[in-house]
Amino acid sequence: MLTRTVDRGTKATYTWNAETKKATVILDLASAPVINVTVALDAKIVNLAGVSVVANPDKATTLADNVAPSVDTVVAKAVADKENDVITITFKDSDILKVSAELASNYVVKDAQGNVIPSANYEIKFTDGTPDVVTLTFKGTGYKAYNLQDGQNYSVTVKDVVDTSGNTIAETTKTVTWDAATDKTAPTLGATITSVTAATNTITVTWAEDVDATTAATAANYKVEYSALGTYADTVTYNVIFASYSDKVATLVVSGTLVDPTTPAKLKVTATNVKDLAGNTQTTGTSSEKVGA
Ligand SMILES: [Ca+2]
Ligand SMILES: [Ca+2]
Ligand SMILES: [Ca+2]
Repeated sequence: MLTRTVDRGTKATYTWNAETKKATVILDLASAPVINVTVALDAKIVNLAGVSVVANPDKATTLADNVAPSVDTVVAKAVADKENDVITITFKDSDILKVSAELASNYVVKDAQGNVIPSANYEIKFTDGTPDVVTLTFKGTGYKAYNLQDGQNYSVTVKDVVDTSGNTIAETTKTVTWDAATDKTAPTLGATITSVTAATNTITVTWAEDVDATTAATAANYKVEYSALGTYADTVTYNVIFASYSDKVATLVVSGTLVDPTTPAKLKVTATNVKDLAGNTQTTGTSSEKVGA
């Protein structure tokens, strides 16, 4: 028996059977092939008479890929504003079949409570690479809108994904890890009050990012203060009796007589307990102001 390394980490073992008069070469690879590999004989392989055997072997022509796909990492990222949160599934493989990787029925995403998030909430996109990657982007609108909540234990099950050789993944469920760049910052108001309409006792303020409509449309989460001196030593607080929210803008209605400030007076709106779409809550208070002109 003769053993020789023919490629990095590949061993070739040669045996001669005197009865059958056949030589066998077994190639022992350092790692299993992940795609089909063609085996070719080099003309330098000669018989004892020095004649090349290339034309005369009983040879295996391919080594089959029998490595099924597997999932490496599942990473979630909540991004400020809407229709943009993403879960990235990275495979260990580079030979995933795109059509199987983009099939919605091959994924099940559950929230921390174990509720399935319907696939209509996200778009599935395959990126061919080394390795292959699938992204689930939460782009749904209206009732299909879903925003990933920072830090929650979402899980993703991957099944029936195949590689280009037809090997099927063993069903895998992983709990997400969180991208370091996920939105962890509580929402803030723009520095300046957007509008003051004394005639209707209405003030609008604009959030710097999209926020949760329920908390943003809660009147009790806003405080409106007026200072005739502009120092807030003489603050008058208005009662906010109504709040609504749409597309970053909160509309507040106060009771009493709202005064649009003129110099040196100032009007200030402070918001607390409003959440952004990733679930970060403004706990310390954020303010917009109008300085009288
Ligand atoms: Ca494979
Ligand atoms: Ca978002
Ligand atoms: Ca935020």
